[in-house]
Amino acid sequence: MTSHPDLQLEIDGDVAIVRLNRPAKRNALSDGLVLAVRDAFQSLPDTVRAAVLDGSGDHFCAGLDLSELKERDAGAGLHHSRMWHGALEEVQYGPVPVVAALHGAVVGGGLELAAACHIRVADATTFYALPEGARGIFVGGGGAVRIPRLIGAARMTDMMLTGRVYQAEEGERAGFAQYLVPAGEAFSKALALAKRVAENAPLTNYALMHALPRIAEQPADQGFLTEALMAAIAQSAPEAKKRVRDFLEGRAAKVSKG
Ligand code: 1HE
Repeated sequence: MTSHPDLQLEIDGDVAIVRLNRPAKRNALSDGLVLAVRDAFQSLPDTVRAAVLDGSGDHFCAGLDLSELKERDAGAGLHHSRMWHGALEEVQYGPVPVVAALHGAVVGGGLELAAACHIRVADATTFYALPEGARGIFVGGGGAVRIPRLIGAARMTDMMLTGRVYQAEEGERAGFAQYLVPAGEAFSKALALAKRVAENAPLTNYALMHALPRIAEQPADQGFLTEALMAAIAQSAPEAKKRVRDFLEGRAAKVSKG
């Protein structure tokens, strides 16, 4: 449990399951719920090595709670958006990799939240939209930064200008999700992936969460140096040495064609 009635936290071994639990409102993100997501990722127990982010009911998340959208002056709007940024940063740059289990509506701020996760699994009922354009507003939860990195600025521009909705299959092709599964199977696939992620050396997961996205944004000459520094740190960990030894001495699994 968390301290917010609309957010559930379960611990399953070394995986945390964080679930938006406001199905009657399609998991719309009130300010309180956004802050509860932040708090949940900020205070995961030390034993947790990966997380799943899920939504109760037929929809992952309907985005910003529009009933709270009131007249704000520019300063208040700025702070509101920055509050979302702070919360979603805790998801992206929190303690552990997060696998999103997508189904039904993944729209507006719900898509921004999904984009802050590290892996997205979508089931066949998933659809993606950015209705901000139709509501006369703009993204404010980091979507302008994260969504173009998934699908490109041209697709995002089209979605916001025309209200285009991507269905699950074309959404996977466009880059919203890395996995597409049958209806009702997003959570179980996400949990299986999170358990696999939890087995990695912690420093490898750290490098993938914290170094890779920054290296990808650096000019190549700086990126190569950052990569070399991260590689040197990761390979020096006792856990890395043990894993390499295990492979060389025939105790670790080979890469298999699947
Ligand atoms: C909501 C919200 C919401 C549903 N805020 N209450 N997001 C949107 O513009 C998407 C708005 N929602 C929808 O288009 C649809 O609700 C869904 C496609 C997600 C789901 O449709 P459906 O038919 O299953 O549900 P529904 O009947 O539309 O909604 C059920 C209830 O949830 C209903 O309340 P009720 O009291 O009449 O039962 C809806 O009002 C309520 N509900 N979505 C508040 N979003 C950081 S900036 C981010 C900016 C944005 O995210 S803008 C995009 C907002």
